[in-house]
Amino acid sequence: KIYVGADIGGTTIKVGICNVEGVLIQTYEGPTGVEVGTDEIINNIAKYARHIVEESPYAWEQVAGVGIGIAGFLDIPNGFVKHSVNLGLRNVKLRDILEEKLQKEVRINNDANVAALGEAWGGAGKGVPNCVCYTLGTGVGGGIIINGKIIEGFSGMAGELGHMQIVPDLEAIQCGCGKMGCLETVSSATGIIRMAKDAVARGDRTSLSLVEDIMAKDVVDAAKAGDEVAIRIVNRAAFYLGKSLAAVAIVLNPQRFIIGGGVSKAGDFLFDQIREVFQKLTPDIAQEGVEIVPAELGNNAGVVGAAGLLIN
Ligand code: BMX
Ligand code: ZN
Repeated sequence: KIYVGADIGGTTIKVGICNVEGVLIQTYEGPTGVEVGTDEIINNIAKYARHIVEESPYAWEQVAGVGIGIAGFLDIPNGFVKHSVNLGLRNVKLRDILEEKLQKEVRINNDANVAALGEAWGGAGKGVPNCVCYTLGTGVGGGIIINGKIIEGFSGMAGELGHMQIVPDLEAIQCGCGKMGCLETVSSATGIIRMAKDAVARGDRTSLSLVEDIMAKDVVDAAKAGDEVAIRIVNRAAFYLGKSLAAVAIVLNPQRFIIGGGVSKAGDFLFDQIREVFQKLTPDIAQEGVEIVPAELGNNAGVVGAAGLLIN
C-alpha cells in the first residue's frame, strides 16, 4: 500500500507518495491555477495525484487513499472548505468532489495540521506522541498532535494557533480573521514585514529604510547585524510566540514544540528568544522536559502529513 498526499499552496500544488513508514518516495509539483478558479484547482489536484502514481513504480490499485492539506478554515469532519482566502475557495465540498473524481478515499485537513502530522510521523516529532507545531509563513499556522493524532475539535478549528488573542488591546491590529490582536498579526512573515514598513514610514533610524521591497528575511538579517529597530521587531515576534507557547503548554502539556515555516530559518537567533520568554512565563514544573525545536521536513512536511491523514 502507498499513500498519496497533496499540499495545496497559493501558487503550486505539491503531491507526494509515502510508504507506510512515512518515508517520502516521490514528489511532483504543478501550478495550482488559482487565477482560473475553483474547478481548475480541484481538477489539478486530481490530475497531479493520478500523474505521480503513473510516473511511479506503483499501480493506482495500491493507493490506499489521498490526503489533502489546505490553508484556511475547514469543516474537517464534513470535508468542507469553509474559507480559504489565498485560494479563493468558499464553501467547497472538496472531499466529496475529489472522491468522486479519484474513486479513492480522500481526507482533507488544514495545512498546518498536516505539517504537524508530517513532522510527527517522519520529522522533528518522530517517536514523540504529543507535540504542537507552529508554521511561521504568510500566516501563523498551528497543529496539535496528541497521542499521535491531530486534534481537530468539534468543527475543525482546533489548533488555529495563529488566531490566539495574545497582543494587548493597546497594541493590537486587525487580523485577516476579523478579530484584533491575533498572534499572526505579529509573528508571521507578513506581521514582521508590516512592523518593518511601519518603522520605516515613521522615520525610525534603520538600515531597512534602504531596502527596496522588505522581506521577513531582510528584517532578520538586519537584526542579526545589530540594527536596533530590526532587533525590536524580531524580539516582539518572538515574545508573543513565546507567550503563546506558554499558554499552550499549560493547556496541553506537549513534550515538544516544533517551529517551522520561512521565518523559523532565522535559527537560534529566534529560538533562543522564544525559549527565554517561554521559560519566564511557564510554571517550572510545566516546562520540565519540554523542548522547543526547529521543524525538520521543510517544504515536505505538508505532503508527508497529508499522506499520513489516511492512517491518522
Ligand atoms: C492562516 C489561516 C490558517 C493557516 C495559517 C498558515 C487562511 C487562508 N489561513 O492563519 O488556516 O493554517 O494561516 O497558513 O485562512 P500559511 O499560508 O502561512 O501557510
Ligand atoms: Zn486572527
